[in-house]
Amino acid sequence: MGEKAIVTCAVVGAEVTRAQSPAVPYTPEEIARASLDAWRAGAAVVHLHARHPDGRPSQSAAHFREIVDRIRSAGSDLVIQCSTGGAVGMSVDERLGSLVDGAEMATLNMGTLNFGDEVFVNSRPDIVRIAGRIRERGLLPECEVYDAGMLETLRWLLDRGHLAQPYHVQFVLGVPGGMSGGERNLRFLVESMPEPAHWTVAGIGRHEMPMVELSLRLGGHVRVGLEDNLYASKGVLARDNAELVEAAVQKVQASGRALATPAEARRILEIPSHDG
Ligand code: KMH
Ligand code: ZN
Repeated sequence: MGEKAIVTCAVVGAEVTRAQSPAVPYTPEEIARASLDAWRAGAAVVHLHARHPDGRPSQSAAHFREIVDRIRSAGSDLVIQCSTGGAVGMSVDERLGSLVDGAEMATLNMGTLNFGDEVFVNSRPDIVRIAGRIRERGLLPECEVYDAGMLETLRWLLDRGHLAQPYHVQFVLGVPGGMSGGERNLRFLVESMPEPAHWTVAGIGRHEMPMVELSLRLGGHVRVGLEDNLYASKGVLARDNAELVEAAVQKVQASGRALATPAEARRILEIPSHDG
């Protein structure tokens, strides 16, 4: 039957806009509500970005604190993962604003890549600095891998002691500028990991649901959400994040694997319990 499958929901990201889909949440209240709806639909982990009320990306600690407080005060035990990627063009200092109390995981981007027409910069010194801050804060790092060469950076970080177990690996496939989805690519990436580690796949755009199915078949975990994909099916916008989580949960059930609760996700990923 295999390990229980963890569903992560990336509820907002930094790029998608309400002009593209009315379901994109902006305010802390909307982002917290979207996270709670995703949790009720079966997500164990939420990947958080924040926005200014007009939709511009924000890494402000105040915004993240409000989102986290709203999730917790609603009684949710969701695993909270904060983005240190933020948006293209932000400084590392700005990006680190997201690491507020209550966060349990944080993303650690493994390199620089073309991101559509822009460049998402993550120099090796940037990565080392962000890894250090994640460690100081006692958070579980999630290494975002967009391309095969980034696994060499992961190996380098491990060899130099900048990163150590436990950590989590996220393959983000389908960014224009990174590796695309597909079985050959994913198998190659998993086989090329420097050491065994838990991994998840986020498929961007049309790659989302095919990557969910493939990852479940190959023993990985899955990520869905409006950050990665706005559509429930070709040409049909998703009602909300929860609809994408529901679709992923159905695929977990069809795969024969059981769905991990947040508590089970913490055990699998070796995350300290948020309430002590
Ligand atoms: N918004 C992208 C440029 C992360 O969350 O760490 C980066 C991103 C990755 O979303
Ligand atoms: Zn993100």
